[in-house]
Amino acid sequence: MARLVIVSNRVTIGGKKGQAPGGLATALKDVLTPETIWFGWSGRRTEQSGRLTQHNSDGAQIIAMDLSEEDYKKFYIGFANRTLWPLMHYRPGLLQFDRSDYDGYLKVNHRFADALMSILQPDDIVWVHDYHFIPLAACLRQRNFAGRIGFYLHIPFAPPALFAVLPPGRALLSALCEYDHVGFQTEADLHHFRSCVRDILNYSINKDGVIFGPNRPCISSAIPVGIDTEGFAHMAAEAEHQAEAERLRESMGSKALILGVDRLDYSKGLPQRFSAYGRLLEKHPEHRQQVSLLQIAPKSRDDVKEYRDIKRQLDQLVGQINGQHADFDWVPLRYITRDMPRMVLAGFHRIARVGLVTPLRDGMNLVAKEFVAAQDPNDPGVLVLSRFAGAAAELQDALLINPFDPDEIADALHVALTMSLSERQARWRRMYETIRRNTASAWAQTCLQAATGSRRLTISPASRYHWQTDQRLEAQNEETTWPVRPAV
Ligand code: GDG
Repeated sequence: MARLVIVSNRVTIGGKKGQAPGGLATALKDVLTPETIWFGWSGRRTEQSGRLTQHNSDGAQIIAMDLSEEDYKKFYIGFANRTLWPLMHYRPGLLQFDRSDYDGYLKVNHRFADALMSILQPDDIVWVHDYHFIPLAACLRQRNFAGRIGFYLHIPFAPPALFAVLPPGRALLSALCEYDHVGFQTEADLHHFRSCVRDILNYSINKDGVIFGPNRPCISSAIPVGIDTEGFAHMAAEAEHQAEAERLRESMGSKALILGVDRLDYSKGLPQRFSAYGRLLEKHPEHRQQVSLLQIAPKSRDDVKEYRDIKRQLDQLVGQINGQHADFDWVPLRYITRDMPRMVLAGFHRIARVGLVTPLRDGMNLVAKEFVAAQDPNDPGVLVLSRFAGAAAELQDALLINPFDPDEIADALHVALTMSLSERQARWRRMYETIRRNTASAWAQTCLQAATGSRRLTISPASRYHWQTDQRLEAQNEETTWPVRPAV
């Protein structure tokens, strides 16, 4: 039977499934079975890259590779997080490009391909996640793996004018077309990707979104990632009565809780959010002493300078806002940079009156969905959500704001804090219905069907593709290799 082999940068070792903070672990936790192989970086930096270890987890068989310090710096810190991450989050000003980082990125992809080839069986389905592994399918094809390979991009895809800034953009785009399926969070991301493929590579795309590159057809579609909505709702209802939620509630007294939960990342709009909260207390003084903002922001990627910078900026801002507004019996802004157990977070969402989710740009943002899932149907809180989060396309009943405008956020907070129960219930009900339909497991199944279902593709006789007798779709006459250092 075909096995599912998931590849992502980080894997969860030695924990329960979905325990690590971060969207991917959370989204995948419901599709892992004991037969699934989950392949990724161990998180260990050692003398040399390449050592593989096997781990038991309650979700899947985990195989993890160590990376050398140099590979870690070039692949992870360098090209993945100082080039691709800022570019795809529309921040070219933060982008840094270095050819040797890019070489390191390709090298790690080839290393992963080598290791994968030693465990892959011909009919395995490989599902690759995120911007760390864009070239992986091409690397596997070079090594003659002919099975199905799907890809999912969890972060946004930049529009063509921005994408053009990326020096190896052309090579990465054509590498994406080596997948059988590439999935995106939103129609906008999909549109950007297809426009890049058309404008930069001149590949044709048919009306079903099939891209005709030189080697194989690649299906592209938008499949927004979901959560285990009912599971999270149950967890929140239970967690509400646990010690941490009780303590938080007690510390709040009759004040309303505004809650933010984000990895500490410059894409999440935290400085603007804190300023907006300060504006709320200035513009709407009736909320002074009546609200508290609790921001949970576990540190991430603190080997990247821009992440240390944003942490320093936030430490300062928190001091300023509390210094200006606090009273001897009131701390307006509570700020925690440790991560919290998922269950505790669920309980906090449940007792929050407002969920404040204001990324400057976000692929989806699972926190927005978790906030909605966690609410008490009889007395739901209000979601204030950035219109630049992928989740905004589905959660139209949130109060949608421009995260660059602290005044607009402040006004939305005021509306949220004063909204009638009947309006809160009506908005919540529609949002809950949406996220109840589009769960994490529905998302995973749709992605996997898209990656494997292309066997049933109807290719026109004029096309250069045909079905091989072994059902593998391949180019008729060309042997392909993907250049290790593509022409820029
Ligand atoms: C990427 C994309 C996309 C947060 N703090 C703690 C904690 N979390 C959990 C949240 C949520 C997850 O981490 C964060 O997910 P997001 O979607 O908000 O953001 P990214 O980490 O940037 O994820 C994003 C996602 O991938 C999935 O496709 O939505 O756009 O950037 O589940 O609850 N979990 C625990 N403790 C914490 O302190 N346990």
